[in-house]
Amino acid sequence: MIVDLRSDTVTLPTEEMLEAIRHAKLGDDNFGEDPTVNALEELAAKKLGKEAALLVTSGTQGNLVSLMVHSRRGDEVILEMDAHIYHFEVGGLCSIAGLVPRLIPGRLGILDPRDVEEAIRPPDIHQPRTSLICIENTHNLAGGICWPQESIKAIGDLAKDHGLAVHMDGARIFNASVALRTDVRELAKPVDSVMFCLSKGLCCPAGSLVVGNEEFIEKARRMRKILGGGMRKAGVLAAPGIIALEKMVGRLEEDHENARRLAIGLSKIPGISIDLKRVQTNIVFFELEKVDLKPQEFLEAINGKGVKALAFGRRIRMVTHMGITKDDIDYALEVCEEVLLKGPSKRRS
Ligand code: TLP
Repeated sequence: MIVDLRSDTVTLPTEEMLEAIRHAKLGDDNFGEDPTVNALEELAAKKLGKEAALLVTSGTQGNLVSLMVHSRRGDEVILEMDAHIYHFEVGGLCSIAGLVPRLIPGRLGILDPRDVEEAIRPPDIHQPRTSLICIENTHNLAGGICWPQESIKAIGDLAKDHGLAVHMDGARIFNASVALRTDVRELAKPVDSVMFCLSKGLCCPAGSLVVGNEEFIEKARRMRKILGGGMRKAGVLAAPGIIALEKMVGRLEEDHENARRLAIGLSKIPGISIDLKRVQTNIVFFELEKVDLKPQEFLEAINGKGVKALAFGRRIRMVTHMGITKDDIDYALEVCEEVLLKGPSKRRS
């Protein structure tokens, strides 16, 4: 039995998606002639309440394209200090986009507009120009925390006052929408662009979308091309994307319930420290209280019994998704408890 809780990126496409790929109408998307890509982009724009959308290869590419359209080389970008764009996108914002990151600590990943305002540079010949504020919804490293609409609006209003753009890394924006019971359009309204992923909880084989106004998407299309993301017959990726947006969003609730079940179960295991109020969507972080048990040793031990997770420093992350059932959660809990009861030394004998 394998219970893979490393990420929702391990999800596999549904039978219906594979069928849709088989029958997708295709064309060269660099000529704008792939009808399936066009249909997905139209649907994504409509769902997010923006003028236009662009299919990109990955979340990383979507974020980079967006940063590069909103900013010029040498500009400064405001990010929460645990932002995925800063930590896990290979430093592309510096090495490719030529941007200066300005990191601000948030509260559970959520930025306080007063801190952001303080960080906005005045026009001064010595300083980089602040061009953009990035927010992450749900916030991955904070534990799948949702940015509520009011907080997004506060950042949007502030940005407007200062003539800045706001980009949302909404890799899991539909998880936020389901958890907050707020239409994704409302969450997207205060920001200029949103990137969201098809390949995570929505189970597509690959692909993300960037949405924004017509002018932004036209520029993003050129930027995607520079970055090698012009994909020709990309309808094979767009076809499951359409199914994802039409049919897979509602079921995310189930992933959230499983995450809750997992978190509550973990909280009852001696030796595990977990903050239950941080478990709002499908991501669960916890720590081991025993200092002599290293996260890597714990991961190896549970992996030996078929349960996979990831460590981020001292914290262990488990993510629920369509491939995980209630029974899988119960099994993972049993394995964690067993490993913690035995301890690292006994395990070795
Ligand atoms: N996150 C992955 C890993 O990179 C850590 C994961 O397993 O959670 N924004 C956010 C908030 C993300 O969590 C991710 C992927 C991305 C962007 C990048 O998406 P991809 O992997 O499609 O480039």
